[in-house]
Amino acid sequence: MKPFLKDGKSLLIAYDQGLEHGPSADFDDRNVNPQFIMDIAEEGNFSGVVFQKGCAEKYYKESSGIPLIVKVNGKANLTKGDVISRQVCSVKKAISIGAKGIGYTIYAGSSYESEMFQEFGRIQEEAHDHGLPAISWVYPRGGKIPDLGGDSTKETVAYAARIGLELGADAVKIKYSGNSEDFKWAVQSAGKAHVFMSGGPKTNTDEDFLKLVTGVMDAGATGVAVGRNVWQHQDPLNITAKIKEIIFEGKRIG
Ligand code: FBP
Repeated sequence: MKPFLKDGKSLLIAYDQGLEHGPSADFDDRNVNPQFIMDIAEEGNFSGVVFQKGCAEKYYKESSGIPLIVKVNGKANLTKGDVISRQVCSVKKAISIGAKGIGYTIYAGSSYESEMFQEFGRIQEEAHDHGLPAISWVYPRGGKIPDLGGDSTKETVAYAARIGLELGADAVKIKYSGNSEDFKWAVQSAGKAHVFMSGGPKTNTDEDFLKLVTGVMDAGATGVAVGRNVWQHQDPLNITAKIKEIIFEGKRIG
């Protein structure tokens, strides 16, 4: 995870929502343009930027010095039924675009989870063969997840973290479990895999989001991989600066 860490901490900006949610769900006139995100990544000096292959090829600027993570699987929000997210970009291609890390989403709980486990296993090995870290978005969905109280309980989030560790992820990107004490269990369960909180939908106020970031960092996480809470913000660089104070400078909110 070295290229993405500063003193062991990290702030990633994620922009694959155009595929995952569709443009009308998340975008406005500004952030529909991937260039807007690349500019925020550069001006905000993020620890890394996450794109799918298409946006990476057309908008990633290697001269920015911001390390790239290419998400190598993905799905649209247009099908019904159990979720599966398949590989859509080879590790070799991702590296040729400039990737310094490989991202892959696993939907644990889906009846297709074994296929994603297997595919991630192969991709993780390929990434490591090339000296790149493999970062897994582990999102529990479907199956027994409702019986466990949903995707954000202490137990479910810790299980997601552990799945990432067991399958070889160098970092896991997981949902927040709602409070810092519970999230500690997820961080412990992830072992030596770095833990990132997945940003989630835009909160009502800055303070609401900054409290989440505080809880995550207090629990011992590495950082946050944020999308909507930054690039939907009316002043993305302003909220970025506030998030960075918490992650890198130890400031606490709430
Ligand atoms: P956000 O910070 O906007 O939530 O982005 C994080 C992320 O993991 C994206 O990479 C991904 O597109 C999205 O969340 C998926 O969210 P969900 O599957 O919960 O709809």
